[in-house]
Amino acid sequence: MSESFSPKQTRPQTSAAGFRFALVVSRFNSFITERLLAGALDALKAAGASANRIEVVRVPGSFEIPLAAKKLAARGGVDAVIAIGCVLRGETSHFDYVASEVARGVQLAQLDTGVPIIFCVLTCDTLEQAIDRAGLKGGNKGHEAGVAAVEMAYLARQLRDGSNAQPSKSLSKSRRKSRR
Ligand code: INI
Repeated sequence: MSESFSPKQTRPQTSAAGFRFALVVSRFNSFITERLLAGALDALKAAGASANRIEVVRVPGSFEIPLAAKKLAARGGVDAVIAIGCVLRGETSHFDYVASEVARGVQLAQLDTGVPIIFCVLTCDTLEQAIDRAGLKGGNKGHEAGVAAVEMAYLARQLRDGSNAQPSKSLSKSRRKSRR
């Protein structure tokens, strides 16, 4: 590329310091989802996030993830949400309904609220495939989701505020400010 041709480019941010995160975790297939949660928290901690700026909310199953994620995102004071679930194919078509609705619901929720919602819902044919993706053998999709959450939290701020991206203020602080 020519040196004179240098369009403005966003650079990914790897520091989570000061950012606030919420994680919505499905209890269904918790053997998998708790490991994904651990991977996501590891990534956030490694990136410098503080425990007191992270909230973990549990829901019964993946089908319930979008509503909880949307409420957390719409409430304000959170820079990114991570949606964690595991849908395993069974003998009926139930899998297809749950898998497609959680994906659709999470996408709608992030587009409606403007808050990044990272999709960490495994959709697997077998438990073994899920185990492979939950850090027991190879990688951990929860860890990847944590890294993506940091990058998207920063990018969302940057695209909103210009280059001076700052972490979200806590809900109570922003409410106090709006009352002044
Ligand atoms: N929920 C999951 O998260 N994973 C699954 O594999 C699953 N299966 O197979 O049924 C599942 N079902 C529950 C569903 O998400 C809702 O909690 C339930 O239908 C109540 O709304």
